[in-house]
Amino acid sequence: MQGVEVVMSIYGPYEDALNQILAGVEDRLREWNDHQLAMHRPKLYEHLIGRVKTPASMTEKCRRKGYPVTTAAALRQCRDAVGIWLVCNFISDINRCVALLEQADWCTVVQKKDYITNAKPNGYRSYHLILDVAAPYQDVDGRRPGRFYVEVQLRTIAMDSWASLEHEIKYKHHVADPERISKELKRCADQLASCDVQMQTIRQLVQEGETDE
Ligand code: 0O2
Repeated sequence: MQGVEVVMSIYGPYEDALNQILAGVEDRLREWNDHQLAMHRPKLYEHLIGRVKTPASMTEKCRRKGYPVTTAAALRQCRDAVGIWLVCNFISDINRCVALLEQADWCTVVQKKDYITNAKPNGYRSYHLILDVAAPYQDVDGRRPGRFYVEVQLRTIAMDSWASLEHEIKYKHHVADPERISKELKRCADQLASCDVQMQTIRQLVQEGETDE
């Protein structure tokens, strides 16, 4: 057809596969939470959000990182085409989720970044995992079942609020008086971290006082 330009997404033929992989991992995580509730245990996480990074955002990321703008770079050098945010009530729930993911037979944890123990200088706190997940599609290396990366970011509600607001305010945008803004954001992050520790203490006190009736 004249005048219509068909632009191939950076994910090439993998876009559907990525959406299927995301849905599969989300299902497994939801099952875990349902199982905990069925066992009358506290839920692992409060909510989860999953997304396949938009092709435009992935293209921008490849350029920003100096990678070639290719499907191979989008799926191999970048490892967050499929991303899941697990938002937990307490820090101890993050540790429960990490332990379960490390033991799961349907994925291998290939990278861990603990920005909770070692917060970024700007105050960012979160626990990042890269999972290697097998899926019934041919991957960019020609293997079938293929191997695909999934990034999981685990945080408390407080950490998540801060990250969302900071992302909105600053992460990718130009701001006036960046030093002042950074200082205020850092102060806010530290106050929220202190609240997370207090909430954890309260939970422990409640659990210690609980009796089986
Ligand atoms: P987006 O658009 O949110 O997905 P990598 O992704 O591993 O190649 P890096 O910097 O080595 O890049 O990894 P890191 O530090 O683990 O960060 C990866 C992701 O964590 C980012 O993805 C953000 O989602 C989040 N993140 C990291 N640092 C910050 C921060 O200071 N503030 C906020 N709000 N989020 C952060 P993207 O692709 O950069 O961005």
